[in-house]
Amino acid sequence: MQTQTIEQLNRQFGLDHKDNTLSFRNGRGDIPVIEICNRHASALISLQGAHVLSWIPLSEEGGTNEDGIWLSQDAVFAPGKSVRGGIPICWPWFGQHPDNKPGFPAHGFARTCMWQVRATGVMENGNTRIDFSLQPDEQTQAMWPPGVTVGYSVVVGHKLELELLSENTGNSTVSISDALHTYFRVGDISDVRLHGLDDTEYLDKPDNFKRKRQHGPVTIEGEVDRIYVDTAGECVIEDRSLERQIVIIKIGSHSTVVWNPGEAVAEKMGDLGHNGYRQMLCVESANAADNTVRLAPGKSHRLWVQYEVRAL
Ligand code: TA6
Repeated sequence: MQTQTIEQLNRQFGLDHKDNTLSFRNGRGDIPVIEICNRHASALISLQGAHVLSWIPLSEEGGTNEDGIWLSQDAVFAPGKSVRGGIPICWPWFGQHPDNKPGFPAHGFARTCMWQVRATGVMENGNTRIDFSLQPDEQTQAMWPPGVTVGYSVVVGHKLELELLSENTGNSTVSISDALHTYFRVGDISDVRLHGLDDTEYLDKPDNFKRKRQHGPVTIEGEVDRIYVDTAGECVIEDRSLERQIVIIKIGSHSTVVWNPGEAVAEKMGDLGHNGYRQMLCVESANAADNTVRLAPGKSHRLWVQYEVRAL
C-alpha cells in the first residue's frame, strides 16, 4: 500500500479557502495528522486509525467552546498503538475477538492501521468533509476475510458527524461488531449525568457481564463499564461543571457503551494522565453483544452519529 508524503497529501487533498482550511502535517510520534479549521469549528484527525483527536465547535456567539473530545495528556503516539482519548474506531470486532484468537487486538485493527484519504471538500453550509478508506494489508488479511471493507466519513462543523460504512463484497456472511469509542470531555465526572438510557438493559462488565436494568440517568461513582443493549435512541451528557450538554444522536447503532475506569483502574492503565479519568466519559455508539451485525454478501451497514454541544 503506497503511503503519500505530507507534500503529496497537501497537494491532492489540502483546502485553502477564505474561511475553510485543511492541511496535513506530521503530528506527535511523526504520525501524519489533518488540521481542519472552518467558520464553525476546528478539528485534528490522525491518519492512524482515522482517529479524531480534537473537535472544538465555535459557540454561536463566536467564542470557542472547550474541546468536545478528551485526549489524555499521557497519550502515547506510536505506530500501531491506539491513542488514549479522541474517537477510536472499533472494527471489525468490539472488545476481545469473538473467538479469543491469540494476537487478535482488542477492539479490532481499524484503530491502529493507517487509513487512506479518499476525498476532502467544503460543504454548502461551510462544514468540511473528509472521506477515508482502510486498505487491507498482509496483517489484516490474516485476521479478516477478503471483500469485507470499511469506509469512514467525518464532517466537521458546529456539529460533528461520523459515519462508518461496512460493505460485504465477499461471498459469505460475516459477523461485525463495531463502535465509535468516543471519549467526551467533561468538567468533572462527579458532576455528570447521562440521560437517554433509563429503563434499558445492560451487561455489567466489572460484574462478569451480568444483565441489569438502568433506572434513571447514569451517574459515575467508581468504575463503570457497561454495554446497554437494544438502545438506538438519543443520549445527552449533562455536564454541570462546564455548564454544557453534549447531545448524541445516531442511526445504525443498537448498543451504547458507557465507560469510565474510575480511580483504581485508571491508576493501573498508566496513560490516562493524573486524574485524567475525572475529565472523560466514554459514550460509544456501537453494535456489540446481542446487537452484533450479521452482514450478508452484497449488503452494507452504516453506523452514523452526530454530536452537538449546547449551553446548559
Ligand atoms: O469501551 C469500554 C472498553 O471495552 C473497556 O472495557 C476498556 O477496555 C476500554 O474499552 C478501553 O479499551 P482499550 O483497549 O482502548 O484500553
